[in-house]
Amino acid sequence: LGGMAKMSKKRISVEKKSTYSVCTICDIGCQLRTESIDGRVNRVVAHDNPMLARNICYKGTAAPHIHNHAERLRVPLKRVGERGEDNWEEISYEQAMDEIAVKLKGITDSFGPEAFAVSTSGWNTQTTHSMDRRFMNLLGSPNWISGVALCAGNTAAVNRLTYGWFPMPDWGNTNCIVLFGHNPRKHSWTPIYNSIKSARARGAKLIVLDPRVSDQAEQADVHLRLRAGTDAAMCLGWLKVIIDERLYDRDFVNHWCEGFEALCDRVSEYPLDRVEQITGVDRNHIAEAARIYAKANGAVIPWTPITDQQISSTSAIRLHSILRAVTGNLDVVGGETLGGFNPGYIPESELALHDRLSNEQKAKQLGFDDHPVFTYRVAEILKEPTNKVWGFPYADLVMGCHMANPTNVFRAMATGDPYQIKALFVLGNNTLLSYANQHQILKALNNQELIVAHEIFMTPTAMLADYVLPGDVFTERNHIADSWSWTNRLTLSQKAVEPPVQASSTFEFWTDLGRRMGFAEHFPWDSLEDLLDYRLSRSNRTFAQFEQTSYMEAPAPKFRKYRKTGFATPSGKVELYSSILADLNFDPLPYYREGPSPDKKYPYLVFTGVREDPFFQTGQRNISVLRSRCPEPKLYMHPIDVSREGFEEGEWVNLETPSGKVSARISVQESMKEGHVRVPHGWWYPETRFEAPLSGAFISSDAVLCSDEDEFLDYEQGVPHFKGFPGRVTKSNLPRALENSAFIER
Ligand SMILES: Nc1nc2c(c(=O)[nH]1)N[C@H]1C(S)=C(S)[C@@H](COP(=O)(O)OP(=O)(O)OC[C@H]3O[C@@H](n4cnc5c(=O)[nH]c(N)nc54)[C@H](O)[C@@H]3O)O[C@H]1N2
Ligand SMILES: Nc1nc2c(c(=O)[nH]1)N[C@H]1C(S)=C(S)[C@@H](COP(=O)(O)OP(=O)(O)OC[C@H]3O[C@@H](n4cnc5c(=O)[nH]c(N)nc54)[C@H](O)[C@@H]3O)O[C@H]1N2
Ligand code: SF4
Ligand SMILES: [Mo]
Repeated sequence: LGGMAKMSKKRISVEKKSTYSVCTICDIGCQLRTESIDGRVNRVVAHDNPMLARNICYKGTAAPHIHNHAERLRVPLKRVGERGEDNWEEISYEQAMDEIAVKLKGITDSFGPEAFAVSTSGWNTQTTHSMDRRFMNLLGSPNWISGVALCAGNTAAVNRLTYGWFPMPDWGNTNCIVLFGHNPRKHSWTPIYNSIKSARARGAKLIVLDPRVSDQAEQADVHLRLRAGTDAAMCLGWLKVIIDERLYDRDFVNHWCEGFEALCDRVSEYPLDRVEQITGVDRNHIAEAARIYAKANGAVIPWTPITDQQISSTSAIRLHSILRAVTGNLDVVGGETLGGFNPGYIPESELALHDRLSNEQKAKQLGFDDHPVFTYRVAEILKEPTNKVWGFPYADLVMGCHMANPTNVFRAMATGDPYQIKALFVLGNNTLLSYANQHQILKALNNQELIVAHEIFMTPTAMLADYVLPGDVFTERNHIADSWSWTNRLTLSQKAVEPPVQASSTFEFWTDLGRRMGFAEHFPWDSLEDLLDYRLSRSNRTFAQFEQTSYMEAPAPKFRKYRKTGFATPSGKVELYSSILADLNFDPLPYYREGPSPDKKYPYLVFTGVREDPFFQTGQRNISVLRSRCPEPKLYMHPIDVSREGFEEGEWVNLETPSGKVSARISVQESMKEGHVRVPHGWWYPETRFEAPLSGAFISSDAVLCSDEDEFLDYEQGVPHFKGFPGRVTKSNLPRALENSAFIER
C-alpha cells in the first residue's frame, strides 16, 4: 500500500471526479454533487439541475470536513478496562465480527433471542436496506428501536390508523400551509423551507402555531401563540369551527369516513372558550385560522415533530389526519398525497422478512401490551388492508411502524422487567442522548453484557460499547434512496471515494454477522451493488443501468386512488372513530390530555428543540467550521422572566426537573413566550474527551431532563412529553469541565 501511495503521488495528472450524493448529514436527504480529487473528497456542492440547486445548506457543504476529519473512526476498537472508560485496543474487522458473533450467540442462547436489542437511525447509515430487521427477524428478536420513535416514524404509524398510509404535501399546488411548530429554515430542512417559500410566492397562505415567534411565524399570515403541549386542544377547536360552520367536505365525509357523528359529539366537548382557556389563544383567532384552512381549496398540514413528542401525541397526530380528511384535503391536488410503494424498487418492508418472526416472538415486543400503536400489534391488524390497497402486508413507513417502545426497552435493559435484555447494538444513533431519561439509559447500557457501536466518531454512546466499528459515509458508498417509503421518489447516491480499509457499511455489518450466525442463505448479496440490482429487478434494471440513465425518478402522483381501492384500514374508509384503538381498549376518538402542570417548585413550561442550524441532532459538535457558528447551548427565556429571576444575558444557569439538571447559557429573547423555557437537544462536548466523563454527555443534554415516567408518556404509543414539562432555572457558573474548551467563551 505504501508503495502504491508513493506511486500515485508521482503522477502528474490528477484524477477529478464529480458524482451525485444523497446527503445524510440530516434526514431530509438533499441530492448534491461531490467533487473528489485523487480518491479524496474535495468539495460538496449544489446540484447541477437548477431546479434542485437551492436544496443545500452549510452542513452539506461541510461534508468534506466531516468525512476527512482527523478524529473519524478508522479502525475497529475493542474495549479494555471498564465500560465507559474510553480505553481501547485496535483489532481487525474480521476478528471483531468473529468475537461479536460468538458473544451474541452466547447471550441469545442463555436469555432467548429477545434479549438482543438494536437502536439505530436508518437515514445516516443509509445502506442498511432493512438487513438489521431481516437479521433480527431470523434470529427471533422484536426489540428494534430507532430515533424516529420520537419523530416522523411515530407520526407515520398513527396516520396509518386513520387512513392507512402517511401522506406528503402536494407542495407545488397547495393554497395553504399549516405549521404546527415545524420551523424549516435556510439551514434546517432546506428543501421544505424552499417549498414553503415557493408556495408563498404563488400566493399560498401560511398559518403557524408556535408559542414563540419562530422564523416561519414571522412570515405567517396568521400566528397562533399557543401554550406548549396544547396542540391537540387547538385541533379540536378548529374542528368545532369547521363542524359548526359546515366547512367540511360533506360528500367525502358521507362516502368515505367512518364515525363522523361520534366525532361531532366529542368535538362538542371543546367549545372555543374551553379551547381558548387551554391554549391561551383568543377564540376569534382560532376561528379565523380554522376558516382559512378549511376554505383554502387545497391545504396541507405538513408533518411536524412537535406533535410526535407530547403527552397527547396520538390524539394530536390523529387530529391532523382527521382535519385533512374532513376538509377534503386527502389525496387531492394541492392537498396531501398518499404515495404507496414504488413498483420498480423492492421496498425495505419486503426485505425485512417480518413474516419470519413468529407471532409468539412478536408478542414479546416491548411495548406490545402497554403502548401498542407502533408495535407489531397494530402492524398485524393492518396487514390485510395494507396488502389489499398497497400490495404488500407490511409498510415500514419512515422506519416507524413496527418497533418496540424505547422506554420499555431501556426499562427492561436496566431492570430485567419483564425480561432481560443483555445485548444492544447501536448503529448510527447516539442512544444515550436520543431518548427520554438519560440516567435510566446509562443504567440500561451499564447493565449490558455486549454493546456494539457502529459509528463514524467516538460519541458518548460509542464510549460505552465493547466494540466500536468504524462506519463508511455517504461519499463512500452506492445507494438509491426511496425516502423510507414516505414518497416513492428514487434518488441516486454514488460512491465517490473508497472508505477506510477497516470500515464497513451497515449492509456489510449485518451480512457478515448474519453469515456468521447461520443465516447465510438469507444474506445472498455479496455487495451493495448486488443488493441494489436485486431491488431494481422489478423494473428490469441494474444499478449500473440506473446510474447511467437517471439520477432521480418520481412517478407522477395519482389522486383519489381510494375510489378504486378504498383506504388501507379495517373498514376500508377513513376511520375518524378508530376501530383499531377501540379494539385495543383506548379511546377511539381524539381528546386533549393536560401534561404535568408547573407549580411553585418548577414554575416554567420547558420544551426541547428549536434545532440549531449548524448541527444535526447530537452530531457535529466536533466540526470546527460548524461548531464555531454555535459554540454553546442556549436556554431561551422571555425578558420579563429573565428580569424576574435576576438573570443576565449570557449568564450560565442550571435548568432542573425532577429527572435531572443541565447547564446552559441564558439567551434573552423577545420572541419567547412568557413562562416558557427552551432547551436545545443533543449537547455534549467532544473537546472534553480526555477531561470529562463521557465527553460531558450529562452537562447540557435535554435527555437528562425529560422523564420517562408513565405520567409523562402518551398512552397509546408511550412517547415522552418533550413539549411543555415543568422545570426551574437557577443561577450557576460555567461548568468546570468546560473551562478549557476552545469553543467556549469565558
Ligand atoms: N432527548 C431527545 N431525544 C431525541 C430528540 C430530542 O429532541 N430530544 N429528537 C428526536 C428526533 S426528532 C430524531 S430525528 C432522532 C434523531 O436520532 P439520530 O438520527 O440517531 O440522531 P443523531 O444524534 O444525529 O445520531 C446519529 C449518529 O450517527 C452517526 N453517523 C452519522 N453518519 C453515519 C454513518 O454514515 N454511519 C454510521 N455508522 N454512523 C453515522 C453520527 O456520528 C451520530 O452519532 O432523535 C430523537 N431523539
Ligand atoms: N439544522 C438542523 N435542521 C434540522 C435538524 C437539526 O438537528 N438541525 N433536525 C431535523 C429533524 S430530525 C427534525 S425532527 C426537524 C425538527 O425541526 P422543527 O420541526 O423546526 O422543530 P423544532 O426546531 O424542534 O421546533 C420548532 C418550533 O416548535 C415550537 N414549539 C415548541 N413547543 C411547541 C408546542 O408544544 N406546540 C407547538 N405548536 N410548537 C411548539 C418552538 O418554539 C419552535 O419554534 O428539524 C430537522 N432539521
Ligand atoms: S438540508 Fe443540509 S444537511 Fe440536510 S440533507 Fe440538505 S444539505 Fe444535507
Ligand atoms: Mo426528527
